[in-house]
Amino acid sequence: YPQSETDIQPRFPADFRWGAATAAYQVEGAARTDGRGPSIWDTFSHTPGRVLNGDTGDEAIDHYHRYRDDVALMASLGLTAYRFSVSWPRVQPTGRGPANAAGLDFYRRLVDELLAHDIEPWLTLYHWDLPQELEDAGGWPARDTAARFAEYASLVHDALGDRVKRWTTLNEPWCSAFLGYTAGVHAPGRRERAAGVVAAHHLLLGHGLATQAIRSRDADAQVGITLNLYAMATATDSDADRDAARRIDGLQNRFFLDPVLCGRYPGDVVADLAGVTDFGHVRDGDLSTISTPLSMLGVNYYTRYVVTAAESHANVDGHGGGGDGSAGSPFPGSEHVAFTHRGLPVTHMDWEIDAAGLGEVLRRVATDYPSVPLYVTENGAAFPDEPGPDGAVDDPSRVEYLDGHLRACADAIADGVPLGGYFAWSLFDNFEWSWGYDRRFGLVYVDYATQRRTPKTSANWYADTIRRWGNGGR
Ligand code: GBH
Repeated sequence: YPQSETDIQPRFPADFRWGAATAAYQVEGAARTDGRGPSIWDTFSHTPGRVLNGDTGDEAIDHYHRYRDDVALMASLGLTAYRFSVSWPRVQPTGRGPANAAGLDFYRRLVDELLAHDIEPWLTLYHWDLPQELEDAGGWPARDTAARFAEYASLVHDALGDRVKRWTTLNEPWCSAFLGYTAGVHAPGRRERAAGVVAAHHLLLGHGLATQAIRSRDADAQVGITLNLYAMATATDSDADRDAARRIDGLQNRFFLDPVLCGRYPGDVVADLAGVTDFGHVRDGDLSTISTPLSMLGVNYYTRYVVTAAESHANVDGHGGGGDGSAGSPFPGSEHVAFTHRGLPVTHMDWEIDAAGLGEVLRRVATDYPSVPLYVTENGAAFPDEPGPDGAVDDPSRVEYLDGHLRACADAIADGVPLGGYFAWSLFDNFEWSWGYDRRFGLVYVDYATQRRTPKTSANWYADTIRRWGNGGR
């Protein structure tokens, strides 16, 4: 990979976390092993037509059995932290009741292996795999699911709290709520405008209750939530486009940031949703639970939204939009908005590459919200990587993407943003949700036929970068 001698070396704090991330359903496989129950993603991926090519996470990359080799690979790259998620139905096969010891044991082994290699475990409790029985009882639109989540969090903390100090309650509740219950492109595949709004509230309530449960067990635990935040732009300066951008920013960013960090829903978004719900599902005291102080905020950043007012809905990801206008939009009450591009290079997901947007998002959170330590818990890109004739996998576009976004992080830090770490998404190629195995985000290539792992050029570049920039940039 190219390296310019004259490039300014970005500076990072000496204790900056250099990590990579995965999620349980995307990598583990072993879907019926050691008493694991079914989750909504098992049901969804086994429903014809939901996932590209009929792919499922049944085997995924078999991380459940290969975790030892996988941790050794992390160590060889010099990672100082690894972000993974726990599968709720491994711990509670039906979402209720006592812990399934065999399921918890996998995470004990994984965490011990990480610690033995001096890699800090960053544990996410929920990366979208709700036990199917809880969905059958109403799913996230049912208030009881929040209480069930806090109980599950307690079980995991009781088993791992002595070894794990970094806890993330939810990954991207926007996706669980609005892709799962309103757009229907993620599990459980429901298309109900109000259900996404109510689900979002119960996810956030579950986050607050779980945070309190963990803190009551360990006052020193570092607990946070990860949100998928987007930089914003408008197609033109028209009032209509600006209002469209305000609406999308409201539902995507502020609808989660404001309750968690300020204890209130944004008034303009509540007004936009007037035809969707009257917020009768919000009870006294909920917002103070939801705004239980955080130790850290995780930011997942991939791209910028370029928004324009439109006659009819056009889907964000060019997929799952449905034929009937508003039904497939993940933005209830704001369906008449379209997403466009500005002609920048795109990734295999058709997302524009916009590293400056990451800096904007970090500065915005640091400026507009009460101070909280920030971590980039996901950032990365899909490209159609394939091995060359020599078996090597060269991915210069991913190197360029990561380099640009890490430099944006360093610039934000220089401006005073309290950013403490960066996790590349993803360590491995894996099950990319509704796109199945057709989109490769990994720094490490996986040959799904043999499960052979091959570090791509980007993995070697990241290892080298951690060495060069990882000691305060000296
Ligand atoms: C993250 O979501 C996830 O946390 C991670 O698991 C995922 O692998 C990664 O991004 C890369 O996508 O095409 O209509 O099915 C980021 C937000 C939301 C982006 C879902 C992809 C697909 C919607 N993602 N979206 S659709």
